[in-house]
Amino acid sequence: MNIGNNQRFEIFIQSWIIHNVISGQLYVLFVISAVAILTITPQAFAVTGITISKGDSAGQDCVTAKNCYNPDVVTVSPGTTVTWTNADSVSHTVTSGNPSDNQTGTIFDSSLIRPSTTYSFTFKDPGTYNYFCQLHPWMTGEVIVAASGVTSGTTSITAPEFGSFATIVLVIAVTGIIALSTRRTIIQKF
Ligand SMILES: [Cu+2]
Repeated sequence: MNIGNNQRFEIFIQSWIIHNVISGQLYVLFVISAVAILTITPQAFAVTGITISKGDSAGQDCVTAKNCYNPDVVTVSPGTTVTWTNADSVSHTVTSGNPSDNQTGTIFDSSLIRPSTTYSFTFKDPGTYNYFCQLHPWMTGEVIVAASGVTSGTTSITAPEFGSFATIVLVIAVTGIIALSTRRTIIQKF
């Protein structure tokens, strides 16, 4: 093997390594993005919050304002967990069905949701779910589970979890890119 062949071989190896390191960077970015999307998306969109407003028990003003359960109608995708938070000073319930039904609470029934506590239910099957408060039957709400439904209403993103996870992803991405770039620079020096 003469010098010319050696040099050609070296150039070939160098370009092969550089090419693969660049591909490696893209691969790392791709994996990180995929993991980030898969992990963040369910957290960001799978929780819908409804507030039981203060004063709902006092009168029927919330019926006129349509906010006994706020928002009173939400549209979610199947698999969404809806959380009701009782911001009132008295207990309420979240009971499936209508006050006029013979049977109520067959799909879900929170029983008493005390002030400052929550009740959650995960909606798996598409459909329209009416619910009301057993203590104050004028309080009614509706959860629409649509197969192609875009989550509407108050979508609560758990900010600290989302924030710290995003930071971790960013740190991993930056570290990975720096590590790979350093390797690439060292390789190029030879
Ligand atoms: Cu109530």
